[in-house]
Amino acid sequence: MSKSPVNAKRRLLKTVVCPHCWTSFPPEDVLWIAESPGLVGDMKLGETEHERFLPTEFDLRGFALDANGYSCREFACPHCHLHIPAASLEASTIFMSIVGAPSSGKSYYLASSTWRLRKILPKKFKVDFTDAEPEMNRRLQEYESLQFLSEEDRIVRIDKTEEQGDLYNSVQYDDQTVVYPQPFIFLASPARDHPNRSKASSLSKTVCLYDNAGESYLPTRDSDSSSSPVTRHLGRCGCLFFLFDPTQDARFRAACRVVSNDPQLDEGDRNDEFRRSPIRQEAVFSEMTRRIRATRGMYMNDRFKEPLVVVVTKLDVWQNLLPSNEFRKDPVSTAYYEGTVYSYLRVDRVKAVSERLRSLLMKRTPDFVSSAESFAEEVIYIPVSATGVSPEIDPTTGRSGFRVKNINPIWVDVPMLYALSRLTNGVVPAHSADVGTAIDRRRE
Ligand SMILES: Nc1nc2c(ncn2[C@@H]2O[C@H](COP(=O)(O)OP(=O)(O)O)[C@@H](O)[C@H]2O)c(=O)[nH]1
Ligand SMILES: [Mg+2]
Repeated sequence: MSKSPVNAKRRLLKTVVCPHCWTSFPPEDVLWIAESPGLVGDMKLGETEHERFLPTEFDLRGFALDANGYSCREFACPHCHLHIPAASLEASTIFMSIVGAPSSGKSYYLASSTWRLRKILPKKFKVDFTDAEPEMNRRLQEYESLQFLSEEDRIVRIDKTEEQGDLYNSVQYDDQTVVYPQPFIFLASPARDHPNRSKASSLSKTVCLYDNAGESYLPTRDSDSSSSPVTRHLGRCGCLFFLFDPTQDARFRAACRVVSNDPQLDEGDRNDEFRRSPIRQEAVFSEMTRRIRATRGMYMNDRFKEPLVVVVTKLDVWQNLLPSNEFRKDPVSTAYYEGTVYSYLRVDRVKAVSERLRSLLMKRTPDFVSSAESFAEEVIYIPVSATGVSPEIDPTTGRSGFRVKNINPIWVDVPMLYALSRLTNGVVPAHSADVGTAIDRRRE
């Protein structure tokens, strides 16, 4: 048996983490997916899936040959057999968990931020940010197109994320069926004109995100279990985004009503268009910390070492409660490096806004701030609006949504830029001062 040329041709990681079941395995254990139309049926995934196999023969370019002699291109996890992108074998994965109560704005936030990152990372940061496997990101692409590529006058909505359906994959282990959430995977790598292009192969990362239903984070017995481990990415995440929605907090709502007419603030929502979770967001936060402590084997006084980004959503509603307009300033600046212009995140600006927001939260929800800060070593508070406007009712359907031409997100890319700047060793640079001007001055 020849040694898998997967090793010879690619610069492989020492250990791969499956984005579906989070099992770690050495890359030589990866399964290939048969290409031949005749080779269907997999014991874990069912009769319609193509066979998974450990190859013994390869073509001249190093691709495995299936039992019918077809060259194969796709890989699968040796544990769950689900398809994993080739990039996951080469670039280490940053798992990012997005946690929040039902209706806190997770799906809108996810779609707006990835849409924006697809633009700003290549254009300003000279970082390619692409779907590692377009088919896997299909649902997210649909959300993005709905919000940003639909006809201007249309009223669009992202439907509530369900606890089952096509955002989940089922795997049969003997007599147990296990349901995993669909990962969305991006490849972030320095582009041709990035200052660190020469180190691209070691600096590239895959970024893996999930759109969980808020119900999966509730402290109930069935929301996450061994047969439905839908939030176990919490055990792996390199950055935690907790979405806090002031419009769902009783103490904020009264203050919000003074500054906004957003229909989510109405007390009597007769047609139930603007769902509000009966569960307090603090309870979702403590359930999350309980799960993280359990999966990571943390002791009571251990603190979470990765960044905790408290993303305070629906900023369009409560922006007038913030005492300054600093969030209107672009937190991205540019500088010159060896003749090329590159962008970097102004962490000083982000931290200044975080301080103001922390004071606001401290005034109204001090218990939440103290839970966050006693759980994690590093907490930053970032305000965002995924839509920039309030929802309205579509007169033809009676359902709520956003008019496409009015959608204008605020700071929606900042939490992910911050996380990437902390986790990518300079692929997305950050500075605490205006280094662009400093360099310009030196040149004068
Ligand atoms: N005003 C305002 N409303 C938002 C924003 N993002 C989401 N919403 C509203 O919040 C509701 C819940 O958002 P969604 O992303 O589905 O929440 P999820 O359950 O956490 O995924 C949506 O139906 C929108 O009406 C925002 O940025 N501003
Ligand atoms: Mg959702």
